[in-house]
Amino acid sequence: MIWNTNKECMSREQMRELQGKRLQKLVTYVYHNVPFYRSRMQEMDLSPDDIRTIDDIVKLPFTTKQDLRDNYPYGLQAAPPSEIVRVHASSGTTGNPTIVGYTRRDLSIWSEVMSRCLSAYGVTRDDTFSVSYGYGLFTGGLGAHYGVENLGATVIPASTGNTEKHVRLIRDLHITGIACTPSYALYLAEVVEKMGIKKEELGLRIGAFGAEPWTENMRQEIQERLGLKGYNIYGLSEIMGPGVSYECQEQHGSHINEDHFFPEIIDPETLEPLPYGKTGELVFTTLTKEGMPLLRYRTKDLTSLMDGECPCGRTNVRMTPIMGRSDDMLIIRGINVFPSQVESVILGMKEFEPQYLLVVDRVNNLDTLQVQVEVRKDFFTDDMGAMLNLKKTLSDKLKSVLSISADVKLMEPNSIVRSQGKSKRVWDKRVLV
Ligand code: ADP
Ligand code: K
Ligand code: ZN
Repeated sequence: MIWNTNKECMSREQMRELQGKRLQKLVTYVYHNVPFYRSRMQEMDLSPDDIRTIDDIVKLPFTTKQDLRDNYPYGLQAAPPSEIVRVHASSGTTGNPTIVGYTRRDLSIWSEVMSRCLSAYGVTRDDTFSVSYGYGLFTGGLGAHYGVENLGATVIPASTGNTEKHVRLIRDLHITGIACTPSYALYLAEVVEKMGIKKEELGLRIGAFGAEPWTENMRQEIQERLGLKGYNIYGLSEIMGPGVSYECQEQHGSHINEDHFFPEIIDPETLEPLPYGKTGELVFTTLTKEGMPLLRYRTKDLTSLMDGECPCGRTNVRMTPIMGRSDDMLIIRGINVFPSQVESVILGMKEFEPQYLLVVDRVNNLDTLQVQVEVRKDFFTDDMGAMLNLKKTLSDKLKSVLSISADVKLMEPNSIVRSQGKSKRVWDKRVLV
């Protein structure tokens, strides 16, 4: 079902016209209410009148995470404190958290875009949805929560932790959908299996998975083990939270709610805009935000925008799955390596659990990569020959995908620490050298 055909199925011309109007208003708004943007624009000799259509967006200054840190906590806030009704913070995956204040209108737009996502997954008022993102400063929990309520489905605010109780709730309350990180979904699957409960007894139908990069192989794995269909949801607290983009039934790219969040892809080195189909850094301008509106915010997330129509009927532009963050990218002996590449290889082999850790170090001035990976119970044996063969098979596959060799370390079942939120899959020790 399409939640808002008015906004999700506009012609491209109508959309661009709407975006242009909203951008004009936004620029005037930040010029008058955010000294940071006013002085940036003055330095560039730019006045709000110079912005007339959405194409003029390239004239505007970028905003970086560092700008948010330099103006911590409320420096980029446009609305007065009396209008702010809620505050969230980013998870701080890559440094100090950034603080985001929302007005009542911001929150209602957030619920609206979340409802669009959930509808695209097939959630209806008859569903019971468990929100198992962390509740609190993190946007995942409350963001998904109000989206489910706004749609009219029943929300179970399970959060993370206490997973056995959660599994019983899923079964007893006939919970049909779950929103969580892919890491938590895997962990949940393990707990379900350990409790001896069959996935059919659970009756889960839909998963809204996001907050961290995940691969197609990971999707297959989770779907198989939990017996549901897993859909991507993407977002970030600086822009809103979850609900910035979402997969439809086609599961071929995620539609961006671009009437609210205008996307661009840039080359992270030259900062030049890149055309559809080219991978680069995703940049967002919040077209309608009141609390903390941002101009051309550099997300550091690497993806591309997809051209062409989607068979689902939505016309909102789609983005491909996030490859990783530009600062997740490891440069090992001069070669770019993404953890997601390793994940794809590991999950493509039936002998391994989807649990791994990349350890990067520098020995005698040479970068080293160790890939620790957990062997599945059924394949873990005392037979040295078999284990050596398995190790060699994985090493060869990694080498062909990464173009560098990695030292594979086979780990016993259940030896890698499980994550309930965003997982940490890289340990780069070189910073200490
Ligand atoms: P932090 O940047 O501190 O982790 P957030 O909690 O706001 O702060 O998380 C937003 C980030 O999470 C995004 O910029 C992106 O890197 C990642 N993320 C969110 N959803 C997805 C997704 N569906 N796929 C890949 N990465 C995602
Ligand atoms: K207030
Ligand atoms: Zn679609």
